[in-house]
Amino acid sequence: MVDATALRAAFARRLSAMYGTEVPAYTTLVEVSQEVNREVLARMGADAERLGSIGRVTAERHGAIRVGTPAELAQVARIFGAMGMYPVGFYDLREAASSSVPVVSTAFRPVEADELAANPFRVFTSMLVTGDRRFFGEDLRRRLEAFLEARRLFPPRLLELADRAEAEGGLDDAAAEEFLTLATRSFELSREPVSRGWYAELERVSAVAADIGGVPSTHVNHLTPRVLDIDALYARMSARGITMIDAIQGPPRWSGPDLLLRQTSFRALAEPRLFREDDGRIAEDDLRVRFGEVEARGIAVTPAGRALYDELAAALDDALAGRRVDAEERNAVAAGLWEARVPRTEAELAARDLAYFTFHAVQDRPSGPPPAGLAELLAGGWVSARPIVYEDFLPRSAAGIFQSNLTSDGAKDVTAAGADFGPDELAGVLGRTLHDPYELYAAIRAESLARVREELGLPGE
Ligand code: OOG
Ligand code: NI
Repeated sequence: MVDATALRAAFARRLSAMYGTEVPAYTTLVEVSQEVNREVLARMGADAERLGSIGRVTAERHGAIRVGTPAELAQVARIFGAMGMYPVGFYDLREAASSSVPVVSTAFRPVEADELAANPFRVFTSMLVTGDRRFFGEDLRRRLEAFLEARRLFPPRLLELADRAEAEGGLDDAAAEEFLTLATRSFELSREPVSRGWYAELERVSAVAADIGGVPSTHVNHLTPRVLDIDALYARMSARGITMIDAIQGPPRWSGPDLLLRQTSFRALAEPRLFREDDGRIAEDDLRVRFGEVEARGIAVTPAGRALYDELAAALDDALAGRRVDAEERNAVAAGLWEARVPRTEAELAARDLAYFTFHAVQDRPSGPPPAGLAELLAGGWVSARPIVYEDFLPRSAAGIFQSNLTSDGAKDVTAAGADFGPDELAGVLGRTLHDPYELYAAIRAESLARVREELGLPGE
């Protein structure tokens, strides 16, 4: 029996091998990431593994896919459900991006601590909101929905195997092989011709809409390895002749612990595609729809920590308003704000409840009865704290990733009515629980605290 964990790990490896053949610069990115990770491990020893074992980090990837309809998204949920990946978080890129990005998103990922440790593979998944009038007028909406309804992204056999895997907790070897082959193939770049006129019409509204609804299939948009020192990686990729976007998104480089998520990317090269011209001729041309991305993950923050992060991001915007600065200056201003406001030690982040930690009874602990309070247990050397890594995404960075990858801004009619589409609507489409990331981190913390209390013979809280 190949269980959900093994299916997920195998799928991540296959997708990585496939993407490497499709986008060679991805292979360079993975190589450089691993080179940097080895150096950080040699330099920092055990501290390098504070946010995940080197085994986890080396295998770690996130992918991004985009689909067109609620029905397609519900199918994606079944395929990932087979691999122990469940929808977590709601991101509304329609609001976060200044360009025309008519999608809402979630991330499919494992939700339990041991599953995350075994393989944290996650896929940022976006769905077009065709009913949003700011992007699609009535006529275009009708034709777009008809186009999407007529296509089939996933073969019925794949969905059947997915359902079986989820119901039975895995698949036998032969069925697992078939499932993985069909799943990987579903996310390859299609060689089917793209209709030139249709693609161009959608592209005038939104390059993302064209990427999703202008073609009869879906594909991996990027696959992102994790690196332990993203500043070192950035410099090294540039030295290898790969032009990165001009900045690292997310928190700045500063003197305290890594928090949340820092990401950077480069635009993939144009890829040859077949086009069907208006007169029926087939011609080769190229499309630039995919790119490379890399990320450094830090500690997950609590709602209070997130409010502080958002406040500092807004303060940075204010400080830079009307100024043209390069990435170095920008980092310097952001780091200044952070140094003044964010605690520089894990202990203080925990004490002020700004970030999530798990707690563990210390082996060589003092003798005698332990104190009751967590602060006293930590201070007295009874209990130690370990940071919980951030497993999710940042809407602002995601908007930046979408934007840096667009060939045009598109056209968004800000005077037209948007479509109300929030987390409840998304959960309805998925037909499953849409997990709240904060609740998941809090549950992992609470579980560790319950274990500590039991080990120390303390009454539960
Ligand atoms: C997804 C962009 C968001 C990230 O890492 O924030 C994302 C996309 O381009 O489809 O992947
Ligand atoms: Ni990404």
